[in-house]
Amino acid sequence: MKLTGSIVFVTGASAGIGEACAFAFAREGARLLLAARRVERLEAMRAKLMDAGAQDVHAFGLDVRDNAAVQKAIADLPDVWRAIDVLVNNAGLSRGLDKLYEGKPEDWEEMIDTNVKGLLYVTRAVVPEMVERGRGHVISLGSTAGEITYPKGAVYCATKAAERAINDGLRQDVLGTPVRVTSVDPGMVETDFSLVRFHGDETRAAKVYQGLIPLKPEDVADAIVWAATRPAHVNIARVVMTTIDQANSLMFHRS
Ligand code: 8X3
Repeated sequence: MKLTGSIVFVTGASAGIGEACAFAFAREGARLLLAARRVERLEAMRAKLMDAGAQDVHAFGLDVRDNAAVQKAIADLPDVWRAIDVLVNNAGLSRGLDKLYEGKPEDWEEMIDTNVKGLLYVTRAVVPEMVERGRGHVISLGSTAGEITYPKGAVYCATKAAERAINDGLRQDVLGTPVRVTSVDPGMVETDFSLVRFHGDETRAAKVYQGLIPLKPEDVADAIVWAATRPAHVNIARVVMTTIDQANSLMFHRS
């Protein structure tokens, strides 16, 4: 499927995989609907996205944890931006790497509110019109963490296991419509992920990627665009991808 002129909505688009998706879909000539809490970063990306090939960019500030704000942002979209063709449910984060019985409830809440409830809120706001129009593709970011739980990561892993169930459930619930539902599940990707997880501790974050070549955000964006550009009758249910130096959530090769 060609994406030229299609409306692609990316959440968490200001950095990491979301930002890479914005550029990858720009190169496909899409019209980009971009949301993030840091709207000023989206505005700063606009000119580069247009240079990369985006037909248009509409950016707005959004915290996916706020259901009322999500529903209002989608309901208030200008008419020319309403017909969302591809939703990339990317907004998500990890907070803390602690034994479950020592974890911080505020970290749990931030992850569950963003990765699970935020995913549900945005999906709930966008999919009804896709079903009505008979066109659309929901691509959500899962993780190898949703397949195999790793030590000290139970809550983050639980949010990604939830994403996996939501992705599968949504695919069942839109069966009989042309709406497609995909999960792209990367392992370790070098983004601000670890810096956010460790509340800004750069030394601890750098250690996560030591001695191996992690995936780049662009590698993941590439898989997302690939899923979105299959023929209309092809639904990619799930893409699991890691760097060559990672076998699964638990096994790494470090030199
Ligand atoms: C990111 C993968 O293994 O760093 O979702 O948690 S991992």
